[in-house]
Amino acid sequence: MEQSWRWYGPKDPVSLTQVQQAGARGIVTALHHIPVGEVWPQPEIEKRKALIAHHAPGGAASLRWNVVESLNVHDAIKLGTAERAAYLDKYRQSLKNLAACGIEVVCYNFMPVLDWTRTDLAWPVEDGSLALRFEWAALAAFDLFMLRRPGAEADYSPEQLAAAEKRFAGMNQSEKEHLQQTMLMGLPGSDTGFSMHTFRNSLQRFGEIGEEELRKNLIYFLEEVAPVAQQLGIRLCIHPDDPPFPLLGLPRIVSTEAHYTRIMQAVDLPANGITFCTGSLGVRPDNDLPGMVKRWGHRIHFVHLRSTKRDDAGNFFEANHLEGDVDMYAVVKALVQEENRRLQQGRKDAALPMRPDHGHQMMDDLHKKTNPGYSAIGRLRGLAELRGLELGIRKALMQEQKRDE
Ligand code: DNO
Repeated sequence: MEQSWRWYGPKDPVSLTQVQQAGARGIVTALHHIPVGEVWPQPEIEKRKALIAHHAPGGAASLRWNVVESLNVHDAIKLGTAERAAYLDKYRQSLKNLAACGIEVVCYNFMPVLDWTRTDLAWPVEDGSLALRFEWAALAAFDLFMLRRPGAEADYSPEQLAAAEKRFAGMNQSEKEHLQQTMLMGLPGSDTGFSMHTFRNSLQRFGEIGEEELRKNLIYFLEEVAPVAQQLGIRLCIHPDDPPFPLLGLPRIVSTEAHYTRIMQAVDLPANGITFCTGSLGVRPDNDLPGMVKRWGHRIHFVHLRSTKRDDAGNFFEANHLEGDVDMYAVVKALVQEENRRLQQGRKDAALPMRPDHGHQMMDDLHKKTNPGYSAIGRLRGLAELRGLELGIRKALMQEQKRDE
């Protein structure tokens, strides 16, 4: 796999030098300063590309912008409003500009309103490091008693309602404010979140369109954009819902293998592909991750490796990369086998870009301001573990093959 690292750009507290030292060579980034939906101008893309490449010109340690994460999709496209056509034009133009700069992999998502959602961004785990966590009682407390979303009660079981009441009653004012801030955080890489007012409005608009309509809008987007991407040599890859279930009355359409099958079949082009995020998909016990790689590996263009640990109530926290509920050995083995198949088929995209997704805030990073989930040392640990796992699997497969010959 092509070991990669998400970098938020010049303002990222983790420097490119540190990324090099972590051993990653692929840089995953976006032009976060350009508002969602607007065209990414070619000179701006060139500038970012040069910044990354010139950081360490030549040599084995040089860095390369290999993946865009994300070229975000404007709400007009997700909602299918009248301005959709104009935003589709802009999206295609950005893809053309990226292709002109030689960037081939473009990740995006179709999550309504919120990108990823957590209720706690600094949850202490046993070893003293801090992890991201999702807790139903906190989410429901926010939904029912702070947001006061109309009809919210119907979305929770009697046990969940009781737990939410108890949770809310136990929170002091600053804990409530903190939860609200966490929930309204907005897009990764942006400095501005939602206000309660704009958040309520967005929830309402998406709540009204429902699952079928949202899926129709996604397929329309792909019909309009994937053929252009295909011609340009760009591989689009949709990120799954995080977490992979309905939330705050919002529809979800990218949470399971069945969802992916529908999306892949609806627009059956290699350019319509998958961001395989084990952290998001792995939250559902009914998602068979290695099986998904076996069945849909040929359409995976980008990989996020991360694990979560569930409890009986459906809460989860982000575990260390080789722990938790994801069978990382089986997943990486399936990915290496997919890469080997691609090599045999002569595919140019045999090396899958992979990044260690998230990591605990630990060691010196505990005293620094870091982007939640994106501190340096936790991801360094994750990448190092994953690199070792991949190497071991690769060598073992080679030996097996030699024995069979
Ligand atoms: C979270 C990330 C997501 C992802 C987008 C892709 O850490 O995995 O924010 O970048 O959903 O569009």
